[in-house]
Amino acid sequence: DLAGRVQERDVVILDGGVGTSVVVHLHGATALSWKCDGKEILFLSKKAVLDNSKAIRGGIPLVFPQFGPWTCGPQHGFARNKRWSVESQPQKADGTVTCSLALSDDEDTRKIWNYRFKLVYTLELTKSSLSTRLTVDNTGSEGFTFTTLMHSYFLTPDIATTTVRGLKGLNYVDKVKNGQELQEDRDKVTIPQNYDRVYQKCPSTVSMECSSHTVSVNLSNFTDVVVWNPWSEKARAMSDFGDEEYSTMVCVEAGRVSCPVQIAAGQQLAFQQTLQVQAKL
Ligand code: TA6
Repeated sequence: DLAGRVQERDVVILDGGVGTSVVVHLHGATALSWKCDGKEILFLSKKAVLDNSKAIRGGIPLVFPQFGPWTCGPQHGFARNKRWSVESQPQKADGTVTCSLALSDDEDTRKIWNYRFKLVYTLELTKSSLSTRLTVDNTGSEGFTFTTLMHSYFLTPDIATTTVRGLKGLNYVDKVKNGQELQEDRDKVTIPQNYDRVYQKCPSTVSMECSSHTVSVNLSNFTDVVVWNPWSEKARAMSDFGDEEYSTMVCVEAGRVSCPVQIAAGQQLAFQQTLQVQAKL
């Protein structure tokens, strides 16, 4: 529960009624909570810092313009660490609540990455789904390249009974094994230890299945899916992550990270994930 952890001026709430809602923090346009029929779907660390001072540990941080370590600036780029503005307040229409946030280049971003851009992040909430779409607008006079990813942290009652499906046959880069490229041969991927894998050329849908529900991740213009769990040793090394919290989360992250995306001056590109919940009866 977020009560007492966030200031009203820092969040936007999408209220879908009947136990369905999303809370988005303007810091990084980070969705902190998505309740579907009263059930929390996203993981947010109890130690997440929510005072605008650092990237938020949990929810759906936005990675732009760089996934991973970056010579120009912070790991995973600056988007998740900037204050976004409300482009359009939450609006209800035939069972959907929609809201959009925006981030444009400023003198700070231009100092480390000298390109002009406007990002618009749109969230659409229905009774059983949450769509998150990022449009990237190259508002400058020269092309640039970027990588981008939605770093979704999903809550699970127990990592030991959690699987990720839809990855069979895909090549993946295993960042725990010095970036070795391997092939997944399991229909149901279990996560028994520190996983940090970039699955490539993903099909349109992968899913996270746990004892209580399934979340399907439908990809549009995303080609990679990162599966990450820090496990115990790395969990202990993170100040904003509880030592045992690795057992109640898994990241299944929709991205374009294996090869940089090119965008010409004046061009606009859109990337979207649609998350769909199915309760287990
Ligand atoms: O998405 C997986 C990953 O790239 C891991 O390598 C790990 O670094 C994780 O992101 C979290 O990164 P952060 O900078 O948020 O601590």
